[in-house]
Amino acid sequence: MSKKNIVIGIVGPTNSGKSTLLNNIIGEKLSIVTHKAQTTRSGLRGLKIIDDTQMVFIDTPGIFNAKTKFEKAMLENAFGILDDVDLVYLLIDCKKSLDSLDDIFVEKINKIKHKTFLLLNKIDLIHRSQLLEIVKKYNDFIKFKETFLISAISGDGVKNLLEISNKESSLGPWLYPEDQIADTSMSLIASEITREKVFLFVHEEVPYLSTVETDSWKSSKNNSVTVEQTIFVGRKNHLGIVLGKGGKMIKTIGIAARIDLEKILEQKVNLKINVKFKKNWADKEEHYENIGLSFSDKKEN
Ligand SMILES: Nc1nc2c(ncn2[C@@H]2O[C@H](COP(=O)(O)OP(=O)(O)OP(=O)(O)O)[C@@H](O)[C@H]2O)c(=O)[nH]1
Ligand SMILES: [Mg+2]
Repeated sequence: MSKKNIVIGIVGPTNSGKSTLLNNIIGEKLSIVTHKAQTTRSGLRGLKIIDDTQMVFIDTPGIFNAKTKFEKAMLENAFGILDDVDLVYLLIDCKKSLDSLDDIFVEKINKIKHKTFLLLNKIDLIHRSQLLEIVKKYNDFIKFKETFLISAISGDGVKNLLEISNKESSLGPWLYPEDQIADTSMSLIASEITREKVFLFVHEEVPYLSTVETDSWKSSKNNSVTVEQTIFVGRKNHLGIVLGKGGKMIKTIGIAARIDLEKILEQKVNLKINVKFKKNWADKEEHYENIGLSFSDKKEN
């Protein structure tokens, strides 16, 4: 058997379903998904082997109009991978109009259109008869290598997408061990799961100004694991919101996160979550590194 590999970057506007697609392909919840924009913060890699090819999929933060230093680091992360990958999946919510695409992003995609598949996602939400016109509109705009109609949620069209993508792979060694499904640490996935629950249960700007770190990870003899985490909030008054009345909110977050973690780890999890206020955490280098973003010391205006 001659081994092959391919690295595929999944990019597109925020909320278009990039993380949902990655999870569907890998068959595990690796990347967090919420109905809110700007959920994914750094490029998580999921791995899948089909026949003799190892496919590496990189989930990226959604493209949006970044304002803060932290948001700009997220965008750089998404743009940065485009040059290095073999194939790009540009994922678009098929109900969204072309005008919603960021200009700089379109320029960037235009340069690499020869290796870009356009994926029109969420086709479960639209009548089939409308799809042809949408495909035409996008392809008149940029001449993509191929166009696919998919539903990342139901998996409709995903098998075909993978088959055709596989044809773009090249001869070479596998980039990761055969049994690995992600190239991120379990502790980062655990932090991301808790962050997803903060997004789901806490409203307004609180989740955007929060971050989660996994402080310790201890396995016990009875096949259970104790995980300690801290949710850092960016404003003092967010402490009470994340804790909730009588600790109700943090309990809800903790239970939901534990259930997801136990599913992935297939073992009992004892999850302890602290909540702390850390002023301007988004200005501190260590928080960028912890979640795989690069910190630039440039002053923002
Ligand atoms: N109906 C439908 N909803 C979908 C589909 N794919 C994703 N969604 C929903 O769209 C929302 C956003 O999905 P995500 O996977 O978090 O989107 P994303 O592109 O990773 O978002 P960011 O990380 O914020 O850039 C979630 O509520 C998903 O359940 C789909 O094929 N059909
Ligand atoms: Mg995402």
